[in-house]
Parts: sequence; structure tokens; C-alpha cells
Amino acid sequence: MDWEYIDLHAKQWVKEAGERIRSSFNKTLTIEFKSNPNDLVTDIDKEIEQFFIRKIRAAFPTHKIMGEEGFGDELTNLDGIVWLIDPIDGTMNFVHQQRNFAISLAVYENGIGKIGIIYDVAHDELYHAIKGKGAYMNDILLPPLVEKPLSESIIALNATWLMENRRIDHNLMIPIVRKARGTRSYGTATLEMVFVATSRIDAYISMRLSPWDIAAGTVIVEELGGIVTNLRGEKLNFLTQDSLFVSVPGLHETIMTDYLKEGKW
Ligand code: 2AM
Ligand code: CA
Repeated sequence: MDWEYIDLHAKQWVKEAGERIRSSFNKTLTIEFKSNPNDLVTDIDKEIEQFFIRKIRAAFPTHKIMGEEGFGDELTNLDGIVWLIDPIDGTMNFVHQQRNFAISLAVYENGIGKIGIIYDVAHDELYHAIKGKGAYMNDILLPPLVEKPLSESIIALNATWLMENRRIDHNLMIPIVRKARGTRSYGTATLEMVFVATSRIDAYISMRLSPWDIAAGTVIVEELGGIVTNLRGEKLNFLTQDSLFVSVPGLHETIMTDYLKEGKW
């Protein structure tokens, strides 16, 4: 398979989609709620997903598509070549801030990540990796990730997960927060993953994400030697929702062994 050819097309489509999103900033959005009043979707999310699906179907008619807004295929497995699309990750940021959101596209073959593309539209920063060919930000090659002690690390997590009623094991999270140098909360899983890839932060924890939130970031982070698992330390399946724990090497093992091992995640 010519992954470079697919990657080239995908990057062009992502740039074009970014341009469409930027030009929507001065229009009135149609906002709907999904699973709850804080789970938002706009007409732009739907339009951009349909844009990608048209492009993929025309160029690669045998490929399958899993998209957050449901315009792709209903998949029960990851056999063959599958695109995982989040047209706007961080929709709440998109609606409230017009920044801190991203487009995410990934291409997997038989469940193995081959291409990951994440575009920070507001900053015009495009992150991408082809498995085995390096990871880049705007065509600058990113260096491999290095180990860090927790006391010198910044951990991204969402403060709502620390509330007692959300998950039984929030007590295990509090010592991590106490020991870390600092915490951050950006509200966009794909960007939090590329911030680990670029060492702007050192780990990211989330209790529940979907395959399209994590598929592209996993290709990029793993290409740089970072570790991507769920909170039980297991590999992700990219087919069902799961928790997520992304980290630079070394720190992942420390946090798993010293803090998370006993958790019921
Ligand atoms: P989304 O904006 O594409 O929905 C916010 O912490 C991060 O979690 C975002 O990347 C958001 O993606 C993701 N997320 C996944 N499922 C969610 C849900 N049910 N409600 C809110 N955010 C969710
Ligand atoms: Ca989304």
C-alpha cells in the first residue's frame, strides 16, 4: 500500500476542511445536543465529516470509514483499510472559543495505525505521522520522546473526572495531581495527544473516549516512542469507547505501577 500517496491526499483535504471551518467563524452556527446538554454538535461538524467522506469514497472506494457524526459505515471490525474521522474534536471549544479544537483523520489497516493527521486549525499547525516514517509538525521532524520524572511533568486531565460521583477510583488520581509539577485541561483529546508528542505536556489521562478521538494521536505518539494504553495499561482496540492514558516512556510505567494499578477503570 502506498501510504505516502494516501497521506498526501489526506493532508490536502484536511487543509481544505480547515479553510472551510475558518470561513465559518463569522456565520451563525446551528448547535444541537447529543448524549447530554454539554455534548455539542454543529452543522459544521456534520458538513466537514460529509466533505471527507465524499473525498475518500471518490479516491479510495474500497476503504471503510468510521466517523463521529455517523455518516460513514457501521463497522463491527477493523478488517481492511479503515479511516477514522473526527471532523471537529473539541466541539465545545469550537463553539465557545473558535480555537483549541482540531480535525483528526487516521488510516488503519487490519487494526494497525498507518497514518495519523491532526490539524490545529486556529494555529495552522498540522501534525502527522506515517508508521515507521517519522512524525512531523508542519513538516518539521519531531524528536523522539524522552523519560521524565512525575515531579517534573505536566499532566493533562479533565477536572470533572476528579469529582467523587464520576468514577469510583478518583481517589487514585488525586496523588498523581499532587506529585506532578502541574496539570492542564485543554478539552480536546487529539490536541492533548499531540501536546504529549511535542513535549508541551508529558501525559494525558481521560476516562472515556471514542476511537476517532484517539486513532490519529496514537500513530503520532507511538511513532515518537510514547506509550498509549487505557487506564488498565492495555492496548486500545479502536472499535469501542475506552479510557486513555498517553505518556512519554518511563513515566507511563511509573504512573501505572505506583498509582493506577489498583484501579477499577
Ligand atoms: P468531541 O469534542 O469530538 O466530542 C473533551 O474532554 C474531549 O473528550 C474531546 O476530545 C471530546 O471530543 C471528547 N469526548 C468524547 N466523548 C465525549 C462526550 N460524551 N462528551 C464530551 N466530550 C467527549
Ligand atoms: Ca467531534
